[in-house]
Amino acid sequence: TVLPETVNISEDFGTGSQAKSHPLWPNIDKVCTEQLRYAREGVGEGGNGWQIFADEGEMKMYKREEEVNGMVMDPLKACHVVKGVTAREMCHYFFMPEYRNDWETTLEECTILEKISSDAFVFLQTHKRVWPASQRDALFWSHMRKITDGLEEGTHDSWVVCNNSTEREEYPPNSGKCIRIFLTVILVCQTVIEKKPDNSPITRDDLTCKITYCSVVNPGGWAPASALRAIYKREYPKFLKRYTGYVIDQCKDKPIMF
Ligand code: 18C
Repeated sequence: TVLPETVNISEDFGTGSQAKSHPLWPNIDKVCTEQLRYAREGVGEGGNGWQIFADEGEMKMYKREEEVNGMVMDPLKACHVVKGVTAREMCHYFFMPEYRNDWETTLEECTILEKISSDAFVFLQTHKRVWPASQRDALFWSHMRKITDGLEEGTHDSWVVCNNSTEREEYPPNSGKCIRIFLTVILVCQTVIEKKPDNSPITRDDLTCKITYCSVVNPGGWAPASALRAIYKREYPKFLKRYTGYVIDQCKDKPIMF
């Protein structure tokens, strides 16, 4: 893993303000807005194609079975609720590259191709090979922002990280040993604070973080549907449990970050 230089979290972190003059900004802004709207849509009561495939306590995962030219591209939507951390903390550890190796179990190497701003990076990642399929890589921008519009009642604050595939002439797809996957991912987090009867200071016991994680991965080349669905079924719950556990652990002895 290539570690980044230190990025200072400035006051305007999450506003995208430093990234607004970048050629990728219109795409980043559009995809983030669309993905947030999509994440906020419910999964319905089974009527709109979402099937639950993992149900472990507060963590629920749904998929819609979709194939394009025989390739599995099942959209995933997961909901989780964890105690003791804020939306910003949950997004911070997902976004900042220096922590990725600690929680991302399918990662082989992560390279930062560009720092657009403190809240927007371009990554090239190689992932572990699943035998006998070819190894995969992914080239995507990642952006973290604070959400101020349309917050659900009772929400203290909301942050998101959106990841979306992009292109770089210097790194064309399928040119080496890897097949390029294409992904669209959003992690939406909301902090809820338990009201205190007295005005005593907030502690971690008063915090709840509501999480929605949506992902669509195009595997890039044909792979047997049954093998792919078996990987999804195993890897997504593993990821979300490990990731949320990691953030709780990282935060427990640190001051609360809003
Ligand atoms: O969102 C997540 N992570 C972010 C930061 O890394 C980012 C990256 C997403 C990439 C996800 C795709 C990874 C492909 C990995 C292939 C190998 C997986 C199995 C390894 C087993 C040891 O947004 C969290 C991502 C959580 C990932 C869940 C697994 C998704 C599987 C996708 C399969 C893609 C095709 C693999 C081809 C195999 C053919 C049989």
